[in-house]
Order: sequence, then C-alpha cells, then structure tokens
Amino acid sequence: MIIFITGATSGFGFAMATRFLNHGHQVIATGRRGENLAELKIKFPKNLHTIKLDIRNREEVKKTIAHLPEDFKKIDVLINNAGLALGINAAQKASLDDWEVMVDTNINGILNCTHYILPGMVERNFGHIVNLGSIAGEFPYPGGNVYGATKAFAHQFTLNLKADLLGTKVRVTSIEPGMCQTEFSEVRFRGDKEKADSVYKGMTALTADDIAETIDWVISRPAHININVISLMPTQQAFGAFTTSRNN
Ligand code: NDP
Ligand code: 8X3
Repeated sequence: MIIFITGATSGFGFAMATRFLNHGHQVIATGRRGENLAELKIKFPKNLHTIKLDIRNREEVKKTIAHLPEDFKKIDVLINNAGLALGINAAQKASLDDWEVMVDTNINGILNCTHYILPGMVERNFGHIVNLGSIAGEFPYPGGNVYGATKAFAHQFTLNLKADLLGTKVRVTSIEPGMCQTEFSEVRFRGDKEKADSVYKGMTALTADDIAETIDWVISRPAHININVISLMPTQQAFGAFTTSRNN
C-alpha cells in the first residue's frame, strides 16, 4: 500500500514509517525537520518518498499532493498523525499564540491533508484515513483546555467522515492513546527534558511502537471491517475522580 504519514520525523510517525517500510509498503514521510527525514531516507533508500511539509500551510499541502511522483500518487492510507500540545497552564493563564498553533496544527493540519487526499480515495473507491485523537479529547484535565478540544475535534471529524463515506470503500479510524513516551512532553514543556521525563517517571508508558503496531492492525483488517475508534492507555494510567471546590 502507499501510506502518507504526517509527522514522520519523530514519535508515532517515525515508528510507523519504519514499521510500514519494513513490511514492504511504500511510505510518504512528511514533517518540518528535513534532517530527520534525510536520516530515514538513508535507512530506507527504496519505497520511501520524503517531503518537508508544514501541514498548517494549505498551499504547501495542496502543492505537495499535486506534485507527488507518479508511483506515489495513489495514496491508500493517510495517517493524520502530526500534532502537538503547547503548555499546560489553566485557560486564564494560557498563551493565545500557543492556542492558535495547536488549532492550526491539530485541526487545520488534518483538514488540509484530508481535503487534498480524500477525493482521490473516493474516486478510486479505496482508502483509509487514520486520525490521531487522544484520551485528552474525551477526558478533561486541568491545563488540557485547547489541546483536549482539538483532539475532541479529531474524534468527531472521524465519525462524521464515516457518515459521509457510507457507500464507498473508504475507511476512517480515530486512534486515541493515553500517555506515550515520545518527544510529545518535551515539545509541550518547550525542551525542558527533566520536566518531560518526570511525566513518565515510575511507570511504564506506551511506546511509539505500540501505537504503530495498533495502527498496522487497524489498516490491515479485511475490507469489510471499519475500526471506528481505539482508545488505549498504559495499565498504570487511569481516570481521576470528579473534584470539588469547597468553601473553607
Ligand atoms: P512527537 O512530538 O514525537 O511527534 C510529533 C510529530 O508532529 C513530529 O514528527 C513533528 O514533526 C510533527 N509536527 C508538529 N507540528 C507540525 C507541523 N506544523 N507540520 C508538520 N508536522 C508537524 O509526538 P507523538 O509522536 O507523541 O505525537 C503524534 C500524535 O499523537 C500527535 O497528534 C499527538 O497529539 C498525538 N498523541 C500523543 C500522545 C502521547 O502521549 N505522546 C498521546 C495521544 C495522542 P516536525 O517537528 O519535524 O514538524
Ligand atoms: C496526550 C495524552 O494524557 O498526555 O494526548 O494528554 S495525555
């Protein structure tokens, strides 16, 4: 299959690119860090097309899809993986710039890629779109304000796509992980590695390979099965109780 992955320069995206290439698929790996893509290309000179791409930029996405090499044009699977959380301040203290970056990446990025790739899938009557949601899209937590809301978007957009695609053989899935140790927390805490590491201290978090394996399973189901949503989290993570603010 031809698999287009956003955010293939680290974490889940990098693990997926590696796994799918090892399994003989063709991969289009994208992300902003060209040096990481170049590293991947050295490891996998064949079956891999890399593109430096900022998914927030609609024109860039449009041109990228329009100018794919002939043997990579018929995308079978789009994995809308690229995304980020910035900060963990309460809404009243959060940065509007950070909010905008999260909305632009986690929402508009998905829309840009889906808009330019989905019509080809429908035309060929074959395809699969996998969106990266999060447990943060279902369960609120302090400081999750806009990040969680963008992931709730990913969840509902996936289900609404499913409604629109009835009658075609195009499938859609939302993958909704909990804590997974990647560069995610380093990005969230702006390079503060110590703070990022403390998020996963004393517990076994999910790994990027766990997510790649899950998505591999999702896209390799027989054609008559659509996995709508998968929510997964570490055994050592769970939900919190409701809390109360009391007088005195
Ligand atoms: P990483 O930070 O390791 O990877 C994020 C990827 O997104 C990078 O490859 C980065 O590439 C890419 N990216 C960020 N902004 C842009 C942009 N504007 N244009 C193109 N690519 C971009 O995190 P994860 O692998 O953990 O995260 C992958 C997805 O999974 C995200 O959507 C995240 O929200 C979600 N998720 C993560 C969880 C976790 O605990 N780790 C849990 C649940 C969901 P580059 O910087 O090179 O552009
Ligand atoms: C990231 C998962 O639990 O860190 O989407 O918010 S969590």
